[in-house]
Amino acid sequence: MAHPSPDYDPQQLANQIKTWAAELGFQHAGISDVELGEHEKHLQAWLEKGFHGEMGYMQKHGSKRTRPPELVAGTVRVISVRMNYFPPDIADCEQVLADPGKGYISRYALGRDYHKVMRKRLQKLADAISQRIGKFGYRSFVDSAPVMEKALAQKAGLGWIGKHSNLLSRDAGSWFFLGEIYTDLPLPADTPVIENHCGDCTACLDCCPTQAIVAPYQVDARRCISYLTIELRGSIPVAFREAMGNRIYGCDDCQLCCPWNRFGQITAEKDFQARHPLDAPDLLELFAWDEAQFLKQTEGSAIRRIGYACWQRNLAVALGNAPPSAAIRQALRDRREHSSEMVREHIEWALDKQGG
Ligand code: B12
Ligand code: SF4
Ligand code: SF4
Repeated sequence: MAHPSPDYDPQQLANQIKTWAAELGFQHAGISDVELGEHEKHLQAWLEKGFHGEMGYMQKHGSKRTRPPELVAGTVRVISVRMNYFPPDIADCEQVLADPGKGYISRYALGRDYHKVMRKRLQKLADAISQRIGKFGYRSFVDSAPVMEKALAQKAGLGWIGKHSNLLSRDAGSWFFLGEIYTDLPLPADTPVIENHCGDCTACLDCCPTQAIVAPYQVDARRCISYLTIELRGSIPVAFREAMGNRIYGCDDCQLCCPWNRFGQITAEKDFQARHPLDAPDLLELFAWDEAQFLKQTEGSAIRRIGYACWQRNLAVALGNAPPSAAIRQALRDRREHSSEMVREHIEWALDKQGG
C-alpha cells in the first residue's frame, strides 16, 4: 500500500470524509481502528456450533475476517458507512404477511441490488479522498469479502448490535445496509457505541417464526428464514416449511417487531424505490413466471442471485402454506413435471398440504 501524503490534517480530513459521505447519500459515516477483540471469539464459537450451515465462505478465510490487516496489508483504520433502504409508498408489511395469497419479500430487496449501488458510492468517496490528499491505500467492501461489518460499524459509532444480531441505532432503527473502506490513513477513530439499548426487551427472540435467535445475539442461520430462502441451495428442511408462511425471499420479522424501528428511516434513494408489485405480489402470478420472465423481472435486483430453481422452491413452500384451493393445486400440478428434482420435492410437499 502507498503511504499517505503527510501534508494534511487527519482530523480535518476525517471531518471532510463525513461531509462527502453525506453528500454521496450515506446517512452516517464513522471511523474505527482494526482491533475486533471479543468479536473474534464470538465468530469462532458461532462457527464451532455449525450455525453457518452451508455458508462455507464464513469459515474459509480464517482470521482474515476478524483481523483487517491480514485481509488488506497496511490497514490501520476502517471507514464504515450506513445507507437506509426501507422504501416509501409500499404495502403494509403486516398485511402482506397476513395474506396467504401474497408473497412477502424482504424490504431490502424491493429495489436495485445494494451491492452495486453502494460500491459505486464508496468508490466516489475514495476518489474524493485521493483528489484531496493524493494516492492512498484502500479497498472498499459491501458484504463482498470476509469483513465483520457490524462489529466495525459498532466500533465506528454507527450503532449497537441488537439481540437479533443486526446493527441498530436510536435514531435510525436497523433498516440500513453497511459498507466500508479499509485504509492505511491514520485518521482519528470515533467513539464506539458502548451502550446497548435493548434493555430487557426480547421481542425479536419471541417473534422469530423459526426460533432462529437461539440466545441473545446468536442466530443459528440454519433455522433462519433468510438463510433458508436465500443462502441454502438445496432442499429446505421440512421442519421449517410451515413456519416460513408466505416469506419467499428473506425475512424481516425480527426487525418488524423491534421497538427501535418505530423510528426507522425511509430511504430517499432512487435506486431503492420498490418495484411494484414486488412489495405485495400474488403468489400464483409469480409461480407462473418461466425462467426468462424471472430473469427479466429481477434484472438488477438481489433476488436474481438465488436463481430460478430456488425461487420456484420458495414459492412452492408458500403455496403449500396457503389455504387449500383448486387453482393452487392446478398450478402446482402443471409445474411438477417441468421442474428439477429439488423443486419437484417441494411441489409434492405443497400438494400434500393442499390435500392432493
Ligand atoms: C452471514 C450473514 C447472514 C446470515 C447469518 C446471520 C448472522 N447473524 O450472522 C443470514 C443468511 C442468516 C443473514 C440474514 C440476514 N442478514 Co445478513 N449478513 C451476513 C454477513 C455476510 C456476515 C455476518 C456475520 O459476520 N456473521 C457471523 C456471526 C458470528 O456474527 P453475528 O451473528 O452478527 O454475531 C455477532 C454478535 O451478535 C456478537 N455475538 C455473537 N455471539 C455472541 C454471544 C454473546 C454472549 C454476546 C454478548 C455477543 C455475541 O458477536 C458477533 C460478532 O460481531 C453480513 C455481511 C458482513 N460481511 O458482515 C450480512 C449482514 C449482517 N446481513 C444483513 C441483513 C440486512 C440481513 C437480513 C436482515 C436480511 C433479510 N431481511 O432477510 C437478515 C437478518 C437475520 C438476522 N437476525 O441476523 C446486513 C445487516 C445490516 C444491519 N443493519 O445490521 C449485513 C451487514 C449486510 C450489509 N452489508 O448490510 N445474514
Ligand atoms: S430474519 Fe426471520 S427467521 Fe431470521 S432471525 Fe430474524 S425473524 Fe428469525
Ligand atoms: S427487538 Fe428488542 S431485543 Fe431485539 S434488537 Fe430490538 S430492542 Fe433489541
